[in-house]
Amino acid sequence: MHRRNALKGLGLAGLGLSVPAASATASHQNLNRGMKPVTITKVKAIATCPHNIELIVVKVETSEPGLYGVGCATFRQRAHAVVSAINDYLDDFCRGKDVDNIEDIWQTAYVSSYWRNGPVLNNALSGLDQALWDIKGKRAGMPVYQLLGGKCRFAVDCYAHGGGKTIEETIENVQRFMDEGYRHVRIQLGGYGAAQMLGGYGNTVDQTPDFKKANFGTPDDNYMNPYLYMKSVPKLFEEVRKACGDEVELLHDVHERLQPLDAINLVKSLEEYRPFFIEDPFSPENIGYFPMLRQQTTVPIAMGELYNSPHEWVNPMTERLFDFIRIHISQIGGITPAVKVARLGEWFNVRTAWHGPGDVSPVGHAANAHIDLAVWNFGIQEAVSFSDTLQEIFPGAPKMKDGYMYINEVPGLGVDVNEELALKYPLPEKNNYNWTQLRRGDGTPVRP
Ligand code: GCO
Ligand code: MG
Repeated sequence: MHRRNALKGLGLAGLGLSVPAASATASHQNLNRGMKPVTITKVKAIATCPHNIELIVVKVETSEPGLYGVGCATFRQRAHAVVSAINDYLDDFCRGKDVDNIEDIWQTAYVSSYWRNGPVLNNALSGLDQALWDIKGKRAGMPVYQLLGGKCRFAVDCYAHGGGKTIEETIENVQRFMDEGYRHVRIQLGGYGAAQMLGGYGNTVDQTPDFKKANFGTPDDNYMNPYLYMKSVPKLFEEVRKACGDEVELLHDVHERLQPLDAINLVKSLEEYRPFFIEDPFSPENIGYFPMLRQQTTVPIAMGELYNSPHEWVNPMTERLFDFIRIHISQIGGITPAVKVARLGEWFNVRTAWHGPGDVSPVGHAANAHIDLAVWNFGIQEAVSFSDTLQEIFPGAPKMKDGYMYINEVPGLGVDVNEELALKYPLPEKNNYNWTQLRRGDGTPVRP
């Protein structure tokens, strides 16, 4: 009777629609077991620095004994600031909130600082967000990828870092990774843009730059000679293709270190070697050059590792100005926004290629992989193999096999944190991680 009146009231009686049966509502309550909501009791940062790499994760404790979640908040260059953003702000903001309401907690935390979209607060928010997805998976009894729609592939195809100090060493590394089963290998000569440190082509010609002779800058400043770097990359591709064949997918990271037109000319010069993608041809400040790049060449482009704000990715993605979105997902606030980025990309054929080097925690790598498994427009995943130390600090870390990443198939994200062991690797007192200040010969600072 009650249900029919409700339908009449809605004018839906003749449409055969039905108000959810009391049993359906009841089953929802069963899911929550009709008990009072599980709430957040503490949000804390766990900072650890194994192998001298600062890693930050967030642990969210709840009102249900033994139920907690962990999430990645790793921004190694400003680790202490992220720890403070978590412990001094997010903890108080979150206490008492219902763990189920991830979107509401994300949206309200996102604007709670009013000014937003910066790397420090976004990383703190990411740690919270990923921990809440971990908790939701544990409560649902499912790995997080199931909550995102289930698997769209059996495992996560990855690329390895196959660089070297010389072309010969790079070829050896590419061959080694191919022998390990990788289908994709990134090739770099020397550090990012730093071929000239070895005199180009891996020679050990003395390249003491003028600014060092003039005693300008600081002792740990690096030198970049764009001409030598630009000449070294096509040579590197040519030799690796000759030695390793045409099938292996080769990637390269320009790392934003060239003037935009030099970057466009470099990308064009690589066409004949069929790169899988060329990464970060421009700095985020120079994304206005993408339309010119798109007119000049069809080499696939990856961009986004340095993005923090939707203002940086929405337009280039909807304009199809690059092919792979390379976001470091903790830099934009975690799984919740990253899934939205992935879904946006599907409509514009932009594929995912989340940032995943050594300075992402194993929890962050797992978060990458859960999204990778579930979205249709997955592109490729950057991956590292975790040392024994990292696997002890982060039990359940994803595993690599034949160039594929496999997550721990348990409810949640599948990675835990051994807090006692993590504390054995404290952050350096003064977080003097000054990301490779790079200068031209005259000392002009280069965006790294
Ligand atoms: C990559 C990145 C990294 C970054 C590093 C910064 O493509 O993996 O460029 O190597 O330089 O994560 O801390
Ligand atoms: Mg990069």
